[in-house]
Amino acid sequence: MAIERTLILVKPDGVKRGLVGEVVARIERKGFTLEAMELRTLEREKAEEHYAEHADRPFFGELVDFITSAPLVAMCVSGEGAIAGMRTLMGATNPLEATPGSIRGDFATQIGENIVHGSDGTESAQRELGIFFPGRF
Ligand code: DAT
Ligand code: MG
Repeated sequence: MAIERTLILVKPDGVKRGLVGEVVARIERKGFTLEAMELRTLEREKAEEHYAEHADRPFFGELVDFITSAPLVAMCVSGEGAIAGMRTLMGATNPLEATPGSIRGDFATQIGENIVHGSDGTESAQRELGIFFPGRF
């Protein structure tokens, strides 16, 4: 397994609920490395680019409204197998199906407010890191 970089977001619900430290602690405790971290409110244009794969889904408008509604924390996280490893730490997209012990399994009930984002593959990680940290990774 290679060293990988992935884009992790603590979404606006996670920031509002004071879960940034909890998420960062889990990432660090696992042994992954924080390479960059920024608190920011995402511009609508960037949110639409980030979620472009979902542009035709019925929930796209709500998804973009939500992710731009308040500050989020964007991180570049690296480590051995970090892309899949972070997806495991996060848990399933639907928090009611996420394993207890995972971030979504422990802290969320609604699919639309599931605390965290993590890239789902090497190509999406590269693409998404380019949106949040242009020219850096
Ligand atoms: P993930 O965030 O686990 O990669 P995804 O890429 O399929 O999941 O979807 C992106 C986000 O869109 C997800 O975190 C929450 C929202 N979402 C997905 N499916 C949804 C649905 N059926 N209804 C409402 N929101 C949904
Ligand atoms: Mg996804």
